Amino acid sequence: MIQNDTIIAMATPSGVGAIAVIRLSGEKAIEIVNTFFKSIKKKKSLLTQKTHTLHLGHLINNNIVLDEVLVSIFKNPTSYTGENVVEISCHGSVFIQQEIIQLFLKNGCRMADNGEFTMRSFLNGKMDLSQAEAVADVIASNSAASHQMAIQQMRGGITNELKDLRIQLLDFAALIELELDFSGEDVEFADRTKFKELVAKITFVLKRLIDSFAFGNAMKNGIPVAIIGEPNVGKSTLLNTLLNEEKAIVSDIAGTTRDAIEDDLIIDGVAFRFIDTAGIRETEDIIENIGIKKAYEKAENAQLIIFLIDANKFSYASEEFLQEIETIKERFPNKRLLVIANKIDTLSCHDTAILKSEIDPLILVSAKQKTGIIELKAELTSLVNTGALSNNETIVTNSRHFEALNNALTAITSVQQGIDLEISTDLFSIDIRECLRHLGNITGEYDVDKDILGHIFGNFCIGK
Ligand SMILES: Nc1nc2c(ncn2[C@@H]2O[C@H](COP(=O)(O)OP(=O)(O)OP(=O)(O)O)[C@@H](O)[C@H]2O)c(=O)[nH]1
Ligand SMILES: [Mg+2]
Repeated sequence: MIQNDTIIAMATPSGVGAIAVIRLSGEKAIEIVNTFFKSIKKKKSLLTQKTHTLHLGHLINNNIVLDEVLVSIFKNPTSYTGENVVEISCHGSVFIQQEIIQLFLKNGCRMADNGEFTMRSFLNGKMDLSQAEAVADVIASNSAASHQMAIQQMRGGITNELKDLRIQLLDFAALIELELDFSGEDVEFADRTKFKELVAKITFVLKRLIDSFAFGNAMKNGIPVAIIGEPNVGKSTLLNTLLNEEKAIVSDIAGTTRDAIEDDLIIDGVAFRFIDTAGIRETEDIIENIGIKKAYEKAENAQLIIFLIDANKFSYASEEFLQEIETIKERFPNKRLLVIANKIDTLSCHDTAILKSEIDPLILVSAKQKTGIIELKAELTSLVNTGALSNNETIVTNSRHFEALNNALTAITSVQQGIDLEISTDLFSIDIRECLRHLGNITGEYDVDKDILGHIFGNFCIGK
């Protein structure tokens, strides 16, 4: 990609709005806009204006006024991209937006590619690669939690965690390479005790970041919560009540839901993805059986399982009721399971009291009457460990970073083994370099492949 040309794109969404912002970046950005800009008060040239200033005026082409606009100027290097940047706030009609863009395209600009502004920012050293990637996450974030993680990342979260360690490892790598030059003379420039400490520290940090990924990814995409249980216990009713929408069909016919039905809901700033499933029972029906198989799969892949039972069953088949809970606990021993008794409106006060004393913890709701739902929501948010978020810890949400961290861990583990087994230095120096390469890949300090850059920034919207 040529970098010294001037790019242009809408910075605001396409369509009609009160105002729209058009952004230009490149060496000639100010010059190109200046050709068509006439300030309202005194005649001034944009070329002589200071950086970070605003100018009101008209855009005029062949004596025709296109629009009254407000022009912001940011000069190289103190702009978002590190180049000369002009932002034109114009009136938000699609016609005006197009006229202005066409004018500049004919006069020295070219249309920006997806994410090209941010890519230039990265290439000009304004931010590292992981920060640039976080920009897309900030724009895409749809809950307080995902937003907070993205902002943390954009401000350099993962880079800050890894930067010092990487530099220290780089220093050791240099010393060890030096030892190799003196291999015949049995010298040790690199202090082995300190080196071991560093390797242990890197391993610790990498493991923590890797562990954060499952949580981070769930927070970013919504924590999957599967609602499972026998037919007719009220799973679909519960989904509808939670979403406050008639999303799933409800009926008193057992086996109403066949397919899994999903939707997102943000509770207290945390995004959840609720999955209503087919009621689990023995059946000859082929389609229903496919649905039941799917229900188990969804539960298997979910972060949380809501096991819903009909509270009424407790009054006539309490043994079976208790047995069901045990069975499901045994089936999903490693899952967070929330046992919920529904239709509590049908149970007598006496039976409700016994039920409460028999099973603990147990949440009592009536999906139909919408009771106990606040308690259920509170329980859901408390089950999600948001401690890491409030402590401002770095949480990895990007799968490219996750992969690089895993590769770095594999390499540093080999280094550790190399030290323990006292193998020759030249062998583990390869692993050190490998680890450095993977760490550098996250921040883009190593030459990141052009294809990878294209892939990362290709996922951005145009104008960012
Ligand atoms: N009294 C009472 N009835 C309820 C409650 N929740 C659901 N129902 C009724 O129970 C019946 C079954 O509800 P659904 O939500 O379709 O049950 P389901 O678990 O999705 O059933 P399947 O899709 O067949 O597995 C319907 O007639 C609902 O109106 C509740 O809290 N109280
Ligand atoms: Mg259903």
